[in-house]
Amino acid sequence: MKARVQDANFPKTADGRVYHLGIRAGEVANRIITVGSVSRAEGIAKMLDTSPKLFSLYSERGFITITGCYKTVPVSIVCIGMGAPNADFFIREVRECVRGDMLVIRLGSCGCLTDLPVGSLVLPTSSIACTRNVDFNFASGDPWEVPYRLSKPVSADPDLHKALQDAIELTRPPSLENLVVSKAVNASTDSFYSSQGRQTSFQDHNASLIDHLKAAVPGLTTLEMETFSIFHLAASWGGVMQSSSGVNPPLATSPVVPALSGKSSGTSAQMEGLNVSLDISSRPVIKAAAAQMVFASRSSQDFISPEKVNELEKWSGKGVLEALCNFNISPERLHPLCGSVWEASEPSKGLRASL
Ligand code: R1P
Repeated sequence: MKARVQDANFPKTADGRVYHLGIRAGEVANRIITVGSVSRAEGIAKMLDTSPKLFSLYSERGFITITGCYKTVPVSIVCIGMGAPNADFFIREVRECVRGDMLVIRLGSCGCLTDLPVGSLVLPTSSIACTRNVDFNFASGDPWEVPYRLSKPVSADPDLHKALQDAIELTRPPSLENLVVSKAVNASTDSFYSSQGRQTSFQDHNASLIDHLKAAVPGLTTLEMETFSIFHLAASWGGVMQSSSGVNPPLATSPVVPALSGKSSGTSAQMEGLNVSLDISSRPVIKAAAAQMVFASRSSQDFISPEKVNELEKWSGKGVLEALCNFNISPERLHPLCGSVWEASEPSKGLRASL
């Protein structure tokens, strides 16, 4: 981004472009599929309608936003690269650019801890975080600390998860019936290596980590790196807190409004933001779910072939698009059409009447 950035609290350019994704309001839709790799994003973009013309923005920080329509419904594909910090940039900066509800489905790859073969698809109902404990002395061992920490679980949005399950049921090849698992727990880690139990030249004290994880987390099936952050931010935004059972309690009666500092400019900036509302009944929601493609089997050590990746990304990508675009958002909770990059598809030109 070469333009001058303003406001150190939430950096943006004068014309409203967020600092890392580079987008501004009207360039990202309420329905979003997020992926880790560029080729996956570009492959899914090929499934979008030919009109309106796709909007694509490759940011200087490596994020890609592609916005168009799928069966006339506005949708964005956001490629975020890898890891929880990138997932955090993604959710927060998109939230700043889109008015109304956000539906987010992550389509990512994962390692599988059960005997599911590579090429399977897992739709996790919840996710935990497994993180390296930096207070543990990795160089010499440490009798006082544990090397890895596990969080409480946070759930996928149950309605979006169900919509995803139903859509995938229709797009998966019939022969793969047994290879789609929709009741599973995921663990998102802060390292592909150490906190996923891989053995490297570092002293990671993780030889028994996978056994420990399996024993500690019933239903644990997949390991990857972003789902927990996405589920957690989505749940936190709506005021839904994590519970010790992994089942989210109903919406809190008061909104989660950040503590405001005494500085009046901070207060007004927050109140003028696109999405901060003091009234919980009108506050937009963020609903998140995930589809995880098994690229690596941690039991057989098998790794997926490029041909199988192509095939899997096609049918699962289509399933995610179908789930997003058939999921109802009431018109007053959608980003305004006017001035958006999907404006070309007005109702008269075929935009779905339900929108
Ligand atoms: C590691 O190889 C990366 O692959 C998985 C992990 O979560 C991590 O981002 O997801 P993606 O294929 O979506 O990047």
